[in-house]
Amino acid sequence: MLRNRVEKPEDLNPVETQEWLEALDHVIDEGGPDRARYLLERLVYRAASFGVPTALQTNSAYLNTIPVEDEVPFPGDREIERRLKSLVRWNAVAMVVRANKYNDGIGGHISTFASSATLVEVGMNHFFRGSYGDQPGDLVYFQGHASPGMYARAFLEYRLSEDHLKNFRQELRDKPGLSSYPHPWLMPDFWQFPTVSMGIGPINAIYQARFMRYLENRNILPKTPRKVWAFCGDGEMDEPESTGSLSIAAREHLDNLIFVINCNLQRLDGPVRGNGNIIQELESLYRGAGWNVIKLIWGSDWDRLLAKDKSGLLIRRMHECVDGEFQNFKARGGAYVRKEFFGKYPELLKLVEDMTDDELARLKRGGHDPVKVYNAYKRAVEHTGQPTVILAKTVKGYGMGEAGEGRNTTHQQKKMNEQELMKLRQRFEIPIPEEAVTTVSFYRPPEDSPEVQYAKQRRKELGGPLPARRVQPVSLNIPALEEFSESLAGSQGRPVSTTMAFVAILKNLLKDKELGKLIVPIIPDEGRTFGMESLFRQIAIYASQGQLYKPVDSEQFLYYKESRDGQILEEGITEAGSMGSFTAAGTAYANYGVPTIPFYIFYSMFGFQRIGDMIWAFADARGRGFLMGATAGRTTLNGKGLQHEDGHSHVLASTVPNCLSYDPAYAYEIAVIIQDGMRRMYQNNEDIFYYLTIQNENYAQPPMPQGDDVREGILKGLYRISASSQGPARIQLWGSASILNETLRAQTILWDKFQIPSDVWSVTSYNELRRDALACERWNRLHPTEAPRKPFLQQQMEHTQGPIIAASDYMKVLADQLAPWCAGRLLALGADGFGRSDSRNYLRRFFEIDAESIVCAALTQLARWNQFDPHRVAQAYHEFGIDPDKKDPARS
Ligand SMILES: Cc1ncc(C[n+]2csc(CCOP(=O)(O)OP(=O)(O)O)c2C)c(N)n1
Ligand SMILES: [Mg+2]
Repeated sequence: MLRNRVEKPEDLNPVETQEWLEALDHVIDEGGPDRARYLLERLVYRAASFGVPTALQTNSAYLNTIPVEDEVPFPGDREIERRLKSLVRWNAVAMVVRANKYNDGIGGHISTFASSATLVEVGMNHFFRGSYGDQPGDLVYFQGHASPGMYARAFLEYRLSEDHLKNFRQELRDKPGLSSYPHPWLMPDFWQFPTVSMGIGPINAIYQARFMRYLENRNILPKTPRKVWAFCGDGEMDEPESTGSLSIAAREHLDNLIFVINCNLQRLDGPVRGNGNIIQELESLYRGAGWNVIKLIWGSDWDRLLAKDKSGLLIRRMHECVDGEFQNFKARGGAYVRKEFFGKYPELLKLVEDMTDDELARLKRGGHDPVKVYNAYKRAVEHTGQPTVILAKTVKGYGMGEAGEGRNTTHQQKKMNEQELMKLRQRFEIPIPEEAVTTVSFYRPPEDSPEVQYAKQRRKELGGPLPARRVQPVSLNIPALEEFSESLAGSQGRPVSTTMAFVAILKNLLKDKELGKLIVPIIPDEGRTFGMESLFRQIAIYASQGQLYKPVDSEQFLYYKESRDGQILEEGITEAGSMGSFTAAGTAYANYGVPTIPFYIFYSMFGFQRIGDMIWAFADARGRGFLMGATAGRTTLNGKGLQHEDGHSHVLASTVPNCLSYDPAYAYEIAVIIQDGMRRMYQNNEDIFYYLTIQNENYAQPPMPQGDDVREGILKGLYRISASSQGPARIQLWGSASILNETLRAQTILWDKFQIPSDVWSVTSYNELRRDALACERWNRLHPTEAPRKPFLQQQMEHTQGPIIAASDYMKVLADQLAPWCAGRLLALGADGFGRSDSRNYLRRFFEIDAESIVCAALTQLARWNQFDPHRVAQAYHEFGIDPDKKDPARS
């Protein structure tokens, strides 16, 4: 039975079958493969028109896609490249083994790069462009845990020193260290793409290739033959992110995209598809999605056997075996291969009778054969109209022999004993003395040696070293705050949501002469929800093919306009894909030297919690831009209920070190934050990014209050918007976003009903206030003899009186994080628990953050301070209709 295929029905008329097959042979001989394919397609269509269910087969035979007769000769110096590769291999192994010898448990991976060395090295010597003249070159996503291989190559090119290698995974010591995996945050001159969280590399690579086209079609970037290469593991393909966006690559004809899937048939615990065949499965998947598939299964040694086998049994045997068996063939040696693989049929045994067991063991898989790899890459690079995936069959732990080749434990092997290292040294012909094996010495020939010269020369001809991250400082003219006058002036009483206020800011930025074209609005099919539909017409939706139809609303002014140079990335319903675009756009300053400014606007609930790991990778990649969490707030997005109402994204945002998060209440606050954000990111070159929540509740937007401290307060996280006019405030009320209105109402009630004066503060960022406080605290801790620094929060609050009641649409922990600097004054109210569908007033009462609940909380605090009668508070609950024994929203 053929794996991953539909089982063939019984042949009821073999003679007739034979006639058809011969006719096909004749067509192929006379008319060639294209003619044969044409006829086959016609037959399939015809059969379909009679209702015959004939899906076109998505699998081809378990053979190389490129027949040996179509191969071109290898253009490099094979011998010297082999030597170079051996040196890279040795140093990659030595790096891991050495690190673990002297630092038990520090980790690292040997077997992954061992399986992909040829795949990487052929690329390094012949394909991966460092630059195209003054343009940045190819963008290569390396498999994260194959990093020792990339370090070893950089070492041989004299880009890294021996000290670097000795300090693999030891970044915090005196000498320079190397990060475990590709982390631009930790090695900003070296790594471009954080790939080690599986699935994120593949999806980001797809959207990178798409964004490259976007920049070209919008004439922001000149067209070059530059490619995006993505190396992925076969196990990694099980991540939904890896395969979830394949169709967009085909739909967009991304022939600038090449995936190389390292099919070593194993993942961490064991085989990827022990009972099946991962290459065939992936072939179906990619072909079905519209990709060009190149299978690279067998090395050149097999060509001879395939040519010699007239029985067809060799191909049959190749098809019969499941991956678990293929793994055995590599782990158990030549005699086993003879008995279990060839031994199944006497004809096959005969086929290899002139070969020794050693020769059988050495029969190479395609991914280890430079000629085959070269040919696959060449085809991929030359292919037009489709993205290409190369399914390269390899052996996990290749070259490690009994120490790990094909073993289930190989992924985590970090140590090798002396004997195993000796074997490796011998196999790779490493000219170090035997004693040096004990200390796991690195080996690098002199700089003027043929190997090093060759490696350097190849990279020079290809335009420069890789991986490399080269960043030119950005210096955009960011408009001054005054230019956001519309937002600063307020809405003159007109009810306007912060989402509308943001869209107005965005529209104005799009009109800016310098910045306008660099703005990249990204929306996952919620443009209308956020009131952004007018942008469809203003700047059009990007569509690489233009608009091939007359839109149904073409008669209307604001019709759905798609255009080849459209600016909006309307992604459809894919938050992960949108984040891929945000990542490509937010790192374009580094990868293309083009400082695009992405604004990704999404349902805040489907942000950090859904695609948090991609946001983490964005942070690592030093991405810049604005994440806009719209329809935010657990009680402000009314009616939507449990799955939509976000009351925690700010808590999650606080976990990302270079993400500044804000929960603004007013249009002018948003203007201040965005203006300053652009200044910091695109003028000061700070590697930070922003998360702003915006809401859909309409209310009058006030003008920005006078005073220098307002801007500072907004940016640092808190400022007073309403000081008590009835004498010294006895209560401090903090509010954010829509809940600030409840807080202001509470201020009125407190005075009108209880004659208690209070101040109201807008807290724009609990997270920033805490970071500032922590930084001061740390400095004070480390400098006990010096005058202590005072956090901004304390500077603001120290001259005020009374309890602080904080209320927000977010979990209480957001405000509680400031408790250490509030001297016991803070009481946090917030929306802990699952959301409900109801209207805002019910929701706010339920979560105890409406004005009345805030008032009662304030009174309770005063009572606790013996400044108010607790019975009067109980009475207030009664008067407000709040049942003190109502269900706890946090637990219900
Ligand atoms: C999201 C995620 N889950 C788990 C891991 C841990 N992990 C690292 S490598 C690996 C196995 C990888 O197998 P494969 O993709 O086949 O790569 P190979 O090493 O075989 O080339 C796992 C599970 C990870 N890095 N990322
Ligand atoms: Mg694998």
